[in-house]
Amino acid sequence: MGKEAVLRGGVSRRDFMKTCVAATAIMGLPYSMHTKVAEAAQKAGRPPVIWLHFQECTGCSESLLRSGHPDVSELILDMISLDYHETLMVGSGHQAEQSLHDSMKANHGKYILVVEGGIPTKDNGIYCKVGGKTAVDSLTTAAEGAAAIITIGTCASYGGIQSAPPNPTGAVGVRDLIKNKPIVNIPGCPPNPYNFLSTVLYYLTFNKLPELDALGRPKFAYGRKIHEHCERRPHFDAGRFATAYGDKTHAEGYCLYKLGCKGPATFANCSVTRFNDVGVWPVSVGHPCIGCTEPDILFKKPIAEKLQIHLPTPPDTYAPAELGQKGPGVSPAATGLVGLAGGVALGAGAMLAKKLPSGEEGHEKHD
Ligand code: FSX
Ligand code: SF4
Ligand code: F3S
Repeated sequence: MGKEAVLRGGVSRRDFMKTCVAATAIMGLPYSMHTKVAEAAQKAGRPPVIWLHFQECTGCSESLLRSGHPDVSELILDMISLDYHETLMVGSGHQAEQSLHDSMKANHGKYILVVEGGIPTKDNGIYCKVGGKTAVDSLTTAAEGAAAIITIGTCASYGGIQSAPPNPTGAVGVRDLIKNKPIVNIPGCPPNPYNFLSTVLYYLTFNKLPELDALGRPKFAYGRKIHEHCERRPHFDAGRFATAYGDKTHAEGYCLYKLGCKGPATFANCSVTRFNDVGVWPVSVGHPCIGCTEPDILFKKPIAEKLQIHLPTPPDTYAPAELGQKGPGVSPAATGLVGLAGGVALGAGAMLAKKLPSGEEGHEKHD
């Protein structure tokens, strides 16, 4: 697909390049690579994509489609040939089933399978059926002819909300069922659309999948804990904690650890990439991170429960915290973006371990 076609999708050249620069940074590539990424996004031979939905709220597709300025979804839909997507396609019923069948046959061995939603396995998988077939059957059949699989969201990656104890339907993630295909997990409930876009762009630019961590997530997006580049981190290190929603400590932008923030154990780039094109993320608007990219935290640990911190890691940079203002006292430019450009080695946590909260309640002002 040529350059004009990308622009015809409603995205201006300027916005297109801006998005490619952002995705290049997210992938951890040097700035100069953005032209190569842009070329890959516009090259001919769009990869065929089949997108299946199982147990989920469709928030993953929604967050992708609602992204704008520049419109990430426009770019993705222009870069790939989306042959089947139950909530976007016009056809329905037998017509839709036929198109799925035709696409799998025509592109056998070549298509990317995107999966959204968990897969119920209990009682022969009867708790999720599409077109008379169980989710397990649909997934197994579609995975058979796929070149690679991308799971979008924590549900498809690890089971998600429906796998919360007692997991009544026996919901699991794709990697629990499919063992013979490369799988890239993009968890988050929902995940940041830029992480999905960057993964697709990485594949188009380098003709291979990105390096993954032990949970199958691209290291470029999930390689660090959000606690390392959180704008409230100077408050954590200084022992200043919000103790109740809406009180002074909360309004001052103090650290949300004592309200249950799971940031110290959550690997994601939320505080750097941010959401909704307006620069926010859960912690910036006063809500503790609920660990939505982590299979053992999301819906497994109560939101308000305080985390036991193991293997503490230092912040990516120390920025000054200004007291006496509403909201977090440090700008993202002073923390996340600087951290994105610079970064520091992980693991030097011995000094910080001494500073970890002791568990007692209350606002600990150290000065
Ligand atoms: Fe799951 Fe996605 Fe959470 Fe919802 O579809 S990751 S419930 S935001 O939307 O799968
Ligand atoms: Fe930020 Fe949460 Fe870490 Fe506090 S505990 S610094 S709010 S990530
Ligand atoms: Fe999820 Fe925590 Fe980011 S809840 S969106 S990983 S801040």
